Amino acid sequence: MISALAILPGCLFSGDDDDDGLSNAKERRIGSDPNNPDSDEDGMLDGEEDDFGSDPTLRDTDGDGYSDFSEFQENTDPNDDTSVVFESGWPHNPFKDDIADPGMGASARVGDLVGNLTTEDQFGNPTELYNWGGQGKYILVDVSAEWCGPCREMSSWLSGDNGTYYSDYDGLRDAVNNGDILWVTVLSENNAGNPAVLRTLENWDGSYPNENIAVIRDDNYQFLQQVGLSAYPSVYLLDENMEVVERARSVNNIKAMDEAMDLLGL
Ligand SMILES: [Ca+2]
Ligand SMILES: [Ca+2]
Ligand SMILES: [Ca+2]
Ligand SMILES: [Ca+2]
Repeated sequence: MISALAILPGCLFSGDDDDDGLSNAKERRIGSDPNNPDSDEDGMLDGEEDDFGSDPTLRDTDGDGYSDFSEFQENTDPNDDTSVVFESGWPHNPFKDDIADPGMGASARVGDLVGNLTTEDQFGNPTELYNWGGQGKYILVDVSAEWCGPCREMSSWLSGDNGTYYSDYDGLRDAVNNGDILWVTVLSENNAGNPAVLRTLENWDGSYPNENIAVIRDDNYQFLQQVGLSAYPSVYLLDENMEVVERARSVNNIKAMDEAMDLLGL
């Protein structure tokens, strides 16, 4: 049977089959899926994107590395690639509130979630560890102290020094520099054995620069106490859901680096 509506001329409301706030007609016109409320799966409904001004068919409309949903949350411009969530380029996870944060007081062993360490980076900008989650990548976290020689050696290696103990892991360093895995340095103490301050982070980044590696502060030993440090440096491997995949052991403080090599097929 032919619907009576089908023979009527003019601009009829075409309906919104997926209830995303964008009509079927407009979805067909702009190329989004009238049967998928979030056509590009960036976390924003097609209609919300239309209101915001981002493209419902692209996760990252301006290609600046931050998804439209991240730009929406952080009030940056989804159509301007110079308007970014973090000038540093650090990742942003728009789904971090969905992680069941156990808090910093809970202990985090293999299979447990780490807490969302909320602190600052080497540029003095506020940051949260959970922003490194949700990127589809594993995350290596080293907990270091400014006074610790082996910590300096590790970060020196990460910044490009080839004459170190860590040369067997050069493939892992390449993966960090290629963006195949994320790396965060958590500085716990300064040279005097006191809690790290911003100046400690600045000095560390100045000595061992790597534009892919954030240096963040471990306020009041929160991260250190949570993971149960065995020695400086201690390395932890997290998955994108912020679950501990491997942790430093008293017999091997960099076991997590071996696990990361295995998981990346290196
Ligand atoms: Ca629709
Ligand atoms: Ca979307
Ligand atoms: Ca989009
Ligand atoms: Ca932007």
